[in-house]
Amino acid sequence: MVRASCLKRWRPRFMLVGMKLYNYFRSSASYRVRIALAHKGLTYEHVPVNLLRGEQLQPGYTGLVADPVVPLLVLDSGESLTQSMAIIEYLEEVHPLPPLLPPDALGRARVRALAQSVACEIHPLNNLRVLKYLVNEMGVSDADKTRWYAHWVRQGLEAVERHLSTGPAGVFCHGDAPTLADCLLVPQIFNAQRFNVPMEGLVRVQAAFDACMQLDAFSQTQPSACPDAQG
Ligand SMILES: N[C@@H](CCC(=O)N[C@@H](CS)C(=O)NCC(=O)O)C(=O)O
Repeated sequence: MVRASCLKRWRPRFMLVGMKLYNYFRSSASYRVRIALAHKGLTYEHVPVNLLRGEQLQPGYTGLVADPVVPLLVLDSGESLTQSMAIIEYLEEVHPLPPLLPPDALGRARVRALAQSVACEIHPLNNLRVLKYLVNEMGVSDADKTRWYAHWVRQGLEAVERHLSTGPAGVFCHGDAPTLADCLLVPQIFNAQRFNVPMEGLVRVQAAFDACMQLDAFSQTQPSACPDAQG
């Protein structure tokens, strides 16, 4: 039996409030933010939103966001941040070390361009709600949906490959340290692998992926390592 005096000793004197990340283990946009938080050594509560069960469309979540997608980062202050790139840029401003952007303006422009190639050119075309619309509203077959997915992901990654080959040497997307561009690229590769998108010839892309996966910030936040991971 636990004595009352013990309970008293262990009761917290104040409520600890921390950041909350509403996310889904397989969501690449969520994974981007998990990497950035881990890279900067920031802790948070992992709040799962199961996209396959449609939890992003339930009032419990739609009451928190304008657009029913993950991730959502709720700060200790209660402020809400959405859009993974905006969240990462916020974290970079408030917690600049270790950095995710290079020190020079040209370098930052290149890193942001690479990140946007994934966030703006590839990801929107393979998002769950887009794929569901193709199948459910436009009558596209599952096979054609998969072709659509592979076509746009492969084409987008080829563009990233060309961009990487014109940049500074180094194993990561931009030099010898991971940046915002790697935070975006790695989750997109996980996604591509899951849908068997051919990766042949994407030499720099693959090298950046392999280098990132040597780092805890990337490996310990990968989909299979998440508390809500399912087979
Ligand atoms: N541009 C947004 C994309 C967010 C997004 O589309 N998230 C996906 C998961 S990766 C989602 O929640 N999809 C829900 C749906 O399609 O219904 C960001 O970077 O945060």
